[in-house]
Amino acid sequence: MRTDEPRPVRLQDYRPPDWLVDTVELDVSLAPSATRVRASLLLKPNPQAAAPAPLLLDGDDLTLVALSLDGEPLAPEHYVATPNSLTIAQPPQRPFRLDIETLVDPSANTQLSGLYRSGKTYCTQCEAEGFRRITYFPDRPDVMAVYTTRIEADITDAPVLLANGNLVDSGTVPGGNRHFAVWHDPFPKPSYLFALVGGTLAFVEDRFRTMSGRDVTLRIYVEPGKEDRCGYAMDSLKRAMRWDEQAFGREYDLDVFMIVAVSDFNMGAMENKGLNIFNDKYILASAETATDTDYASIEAIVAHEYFHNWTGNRITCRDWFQLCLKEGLTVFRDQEFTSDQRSRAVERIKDVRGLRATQFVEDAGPLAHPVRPTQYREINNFYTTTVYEKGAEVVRMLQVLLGPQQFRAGMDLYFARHDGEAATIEQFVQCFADASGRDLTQFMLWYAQSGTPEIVATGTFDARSKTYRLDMAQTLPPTPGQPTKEPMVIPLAFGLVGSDGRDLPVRLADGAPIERGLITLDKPAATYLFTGIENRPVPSLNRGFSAPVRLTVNVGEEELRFLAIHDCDPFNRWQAVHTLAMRLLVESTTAIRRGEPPREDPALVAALAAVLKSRDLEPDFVAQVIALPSEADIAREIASNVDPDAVLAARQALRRTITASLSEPLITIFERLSSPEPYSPDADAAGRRALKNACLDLLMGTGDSVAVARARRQYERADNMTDRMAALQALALCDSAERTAALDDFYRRYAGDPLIVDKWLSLQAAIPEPATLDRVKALTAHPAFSMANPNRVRALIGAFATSNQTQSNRADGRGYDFIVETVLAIDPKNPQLAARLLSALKSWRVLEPTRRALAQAALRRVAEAPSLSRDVGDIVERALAEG
Ligand code: 0A1
Ligand code: ZN
Repeated sequence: MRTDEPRPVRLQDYRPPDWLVDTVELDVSLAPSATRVRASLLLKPNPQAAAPAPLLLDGDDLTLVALSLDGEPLAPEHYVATPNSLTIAQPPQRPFRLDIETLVDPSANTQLSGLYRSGKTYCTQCEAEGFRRITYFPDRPDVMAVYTTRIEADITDAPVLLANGNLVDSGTVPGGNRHFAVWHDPFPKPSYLFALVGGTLAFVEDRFRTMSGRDVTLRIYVEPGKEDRCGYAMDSLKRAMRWDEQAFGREYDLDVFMIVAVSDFNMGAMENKGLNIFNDKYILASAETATDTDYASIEAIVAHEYFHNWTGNRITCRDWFQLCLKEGLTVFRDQEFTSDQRSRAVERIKDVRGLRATQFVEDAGPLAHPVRPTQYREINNFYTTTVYEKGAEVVRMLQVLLGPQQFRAGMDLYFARHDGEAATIEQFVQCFADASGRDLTQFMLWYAQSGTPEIVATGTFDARSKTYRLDMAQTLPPTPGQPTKEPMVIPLAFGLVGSDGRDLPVRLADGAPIERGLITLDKPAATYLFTGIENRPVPSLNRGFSAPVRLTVNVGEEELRFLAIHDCDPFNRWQAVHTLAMRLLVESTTAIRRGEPPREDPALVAALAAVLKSRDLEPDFVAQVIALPSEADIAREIASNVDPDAVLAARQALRRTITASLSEPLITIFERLSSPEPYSPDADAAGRRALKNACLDLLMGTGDSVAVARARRQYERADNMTDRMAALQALALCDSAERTAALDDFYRRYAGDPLIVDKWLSLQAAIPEPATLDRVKALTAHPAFSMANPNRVRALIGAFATSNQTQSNRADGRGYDFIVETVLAIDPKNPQLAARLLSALKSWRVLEPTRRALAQAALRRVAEAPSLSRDVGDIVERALAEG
């Protein structure tokens, strides 16, 4: 591999910075390819560091124009400037001012890190290490400074000029067509939270009165003409602000909160202080353009970025190893927000489905790493589902273990103790230990040990002694760099369900108390003996998914059917049906590979029928119950020697069985919910649509003409994007003239709207047919597609690589070839995007031998390519590493 291989950064090497920065005054004069940046830094030696220290500032691709110290130009022999660093070997060992002038080229910045252009808009992305692409700086999160930013630009090019904080001055520059704005952010912040924007933007405005009575101006800036698509984002923002006051006592702290939506963005959004920058996909919505899922993502991401104002900005991370300190905690907070705004049960099911689909897969493969990694070569590769979603699960376990009051006390202590600081995971967890009086030493293993714990639980009923014994054992499989593990603390919410469907009172034989329905397994194995049990109960374990583990329990199909109907925990009711379906699908896959017919399971059909019949379940919950495990879910469960074609065949067989045996209730529900009501994105209405469309999908199982006509009708009559897309998706399942006609019609209707064209691209990329690869390749030449725009690339090629199991894993290897060719084409322009795309191949080892060899060969071709970015080099090296 020929990357410019720097040594990995290690947590154990952390040292406090030698120099601190009190204030940063930036003067940025925007111009398309030569933006001049003057930075004036007030530096001082860090009393915590060993003096005397040289001054070493980070840079990335910078051109130095001028440098002076305390107003005097610095002679060339006193410093060394390269594109990637600025070193002053013998700076004065006292506070001084350093003035740095650099030139940057936003138009040539295709990496979308630092200062770049999205269309004609100037914008920045500084997390994790983008600020060093604007000016030389100690670009690390534990250097927190107060920023004042002056931006100057052509009035006609960039009438709107924004930066962090409050606007303190603005005006025109004498003699010409330029103007300026000065922004001051009084809160010390790390450089990764810096942002500026310049361009021709329209905005919508609202106000929010905080809990202490301060008025805050809220603005969302978008491309002119898109103002009417900002309503839901604005509404979500206000609800998030109120919720953070009520749930966590957190109030907003500046006079203005701004969001800017841009079309070119590597991630979802960014929490820059007072000036969030968003991928426009997560702001713009109207009934005609956005699905219910889009609305839900907008609500969650607007809230997530807003919540960072406290968890991330006011208290930031000491170093990038602590990324989960802000991300895991903030995901936990946005999940809680969504649970309070919508249905808690459904939110939990969706979050767990997502966790298993992405994080469990990451944890089981070569890219597995702890929630707090201990080393990295490229930090951008650690914005992972393990850091985010497993990080959130770890915070959730603290809440489960401590209970809601002590958890809140711990959070309050964290805010009080660390406000204004750059903190660590140890400091965070210590707040919960101090607030509760509990020893959380063993709990810290959740941050340190990678891999998903596996628990085997065996229940034994003894009628004579009227006891029920639960034997539990935990193991944690080896993961890269971690061959052996210590036992974890695993909080399992549980119940023993009696034959009347109610939970039995539980009492342990040794008299030990059971707090909040919880058993906590903290040893390799333990036995729990319950007394006073008259009849054989059905165990319901890991209720609410209280711990992110894989669980195997000795319950049979009939017991699962019973839990599906009676468990008082809605998550485990869903889980019971899901387990039934999964067992069947795994066995069917094996049967199909042996040339035998797929299995049938009357218990599953009976459970589904009972759920469909039940009138008191919320529609969105029912939609989740009848949504079958995905092909990727099944592959994950099979875990080795996977044949994606057999998996698809097993799933299609089950769909056919369900269509055949349950068409009556499915049609009844579909028709009941098809009655026209004006579109509203609220959770109840969205839940009804979700159920209706889940029925529509299952009714396509046999692909008969009645089903096709039903989907076609819905496609034509739909007055909202959710129903239109669901119908198109149903039509996409069978190769028919209706499908072609609908796809053509869809493009004609929405050709001018890139975010909708993305849906059209994704849908075609996910069709599980051999013709798809050539269609996807042809679409890369479509005028609506561009390799330079991350949303387009993810919509077409990302969807192909991640949502199309059979075609990305074609037995002839052409799917892998296409993915790696694309990765290599994108890498020189946008390494972050290329690396993410490549990580779709990380599960290659679970495949059957032919595909495994082809995928490995494709990865090797990447590894051998000349001049890989650090991002792609790191992913491919870890993906191929043995053991
Ligand atoms: N902090 C953001 C995510 C983010 C991370 C990196 C980025 O650029 C490389 C952009 C955004 C969040 O959690 O939303
Ligand atoms: Zn975040």
